[in-house]
Amino acid sequence: MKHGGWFKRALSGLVAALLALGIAELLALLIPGLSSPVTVVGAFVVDIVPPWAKDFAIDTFGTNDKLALTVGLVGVILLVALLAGLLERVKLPLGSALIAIFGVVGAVAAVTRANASGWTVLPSLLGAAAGILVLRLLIRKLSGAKLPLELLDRRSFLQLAGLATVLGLAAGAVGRTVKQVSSAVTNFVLPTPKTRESIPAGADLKIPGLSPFVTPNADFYRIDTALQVPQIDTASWQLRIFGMVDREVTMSFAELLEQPMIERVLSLTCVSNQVGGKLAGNAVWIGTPIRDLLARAGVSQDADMVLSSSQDGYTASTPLDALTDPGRDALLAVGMNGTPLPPEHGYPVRMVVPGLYGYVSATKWLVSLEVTRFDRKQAYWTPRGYAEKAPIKLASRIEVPGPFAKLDKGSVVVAGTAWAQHTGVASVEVKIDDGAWQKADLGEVPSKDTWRQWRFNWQAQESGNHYIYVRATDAQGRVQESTNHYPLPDGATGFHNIAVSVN
Ligand SMILES: Nc1nc2c(c(=O)[nH]1)N[C@H]1C(S)=C(S)[C@@H](COP(=O)(O)O)O[C@H]1N2
Ligand SMILES: [Mo]
Repeated sequence: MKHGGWFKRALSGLVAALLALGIAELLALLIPGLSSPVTVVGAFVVDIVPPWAKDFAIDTFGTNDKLALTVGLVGVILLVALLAGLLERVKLPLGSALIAIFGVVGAVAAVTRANASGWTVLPSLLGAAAGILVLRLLIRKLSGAKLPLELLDRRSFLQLAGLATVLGLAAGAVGRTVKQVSSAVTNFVLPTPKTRESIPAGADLKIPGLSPFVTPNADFYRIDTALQVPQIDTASWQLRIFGMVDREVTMSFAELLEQPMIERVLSLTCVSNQVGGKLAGNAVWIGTPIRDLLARAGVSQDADMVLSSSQDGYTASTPLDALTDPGRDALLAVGMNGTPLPPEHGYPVRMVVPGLYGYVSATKWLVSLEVTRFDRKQAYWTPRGYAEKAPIKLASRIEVPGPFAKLDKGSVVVAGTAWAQHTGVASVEVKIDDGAWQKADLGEVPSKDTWRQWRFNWQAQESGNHYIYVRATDAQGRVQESTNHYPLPDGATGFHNIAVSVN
């Protein structure tokens, strides 16, 4: 079997790919930011997928969407690796060519990332070179040709393949673990806010199964385009306010902490949230009002938008008046529920703007604010099909009982959450099957900027299957939109309902 069986050829391809990826992960350690090929290609894919595909991924995989993407990419790489092994010939290195193409794809994806330096191409290119070398050696071995080094020549095919596998795994493991450890961000002492906001005792109805009024950081939904959480050192962090301003403002983190800080309880919602979905949360933020910083820069009369940028290149366009309005506390937040922002939620500084969906307002890992105009600049999601302006839509959801719950006849507690940030929720109504809408009891709220809990006592009399519906009315008397619509382009509408059965 002069050229080796197909099994050993395919194995050669796999081993070569493994070593290539391992070496690349190890090299990525030396280069700040994103540079592992799987991560940069993933980030590139995230940027080019159409918005419906992103919504599909969020619906299907939830907060595991990034894991799913990585698993998918590794799957593709392994398939191509098998193919590379099968195609490689001593005289016709088709498999090597395939690995080289993958290396170039990785390098190209790397340079498209925000803040990419020339060095970011190295992990992909050198990783691919190492992979090609191993593939060549293994295929030569299989074809009975002599290997260049006596040391290698004495080994069997399986010994060589085993050695490359061990090297690849070790390099990859070291690369990944060290990168993760170094990304465990250092902390700072949270500034003391000059005003606190107290949460009324009746805000949390304390119903088992209902989301708590304040969402713990660990349970707060996370949505962003970042495959690897940006690592920001507060010592070198700077905020730049520029564009249509009288004077540019540049601020260090230490200077930011010296600004007057306030505490606000504010609920965030993602535009991708489906009717009844979980992409909303409520936290106690500490931050400085953005209006004060903009006033210091002096914004031009002609400006109507602020384009905020993240360290990883993400941008959001927020109407200027939402940020300068003295009645709306748009914050540059540094604290979340009593701790510095967790890395996934924007450490060290993010925006939080009452009443606007996260994608147009809540930029995490914030580094700059450009005062500009909607007709001059576009934010990340605008060319991808989402609306330029996106106030949060009035919504309500049933959390208790769970869908398809099996209930006993008698009194059933129905409870959930409703929100209309910066307008306020005035009432919530529940309907059973084709019955009449009936008023639910409402939890208290600290302000119109948070979600509101509600509960309803249902006397379940008839056994069988039942539907429970919910709708809310906001503080301006507007009833929730009943037509079902998916999130694109500016937020889902429709009444949440669940099916339950009564014994
Ligand atoms: N840098 C950055 N900030 C971002 C995003 C992003 O992709 N990158 N996504 C936005 C979206 S779509 C939402 S809904 C909120 C979510 O904030 P959270 O992850 O802290 O819940 O962050 C916003 N800020
Ligand atoms: Mo979002």
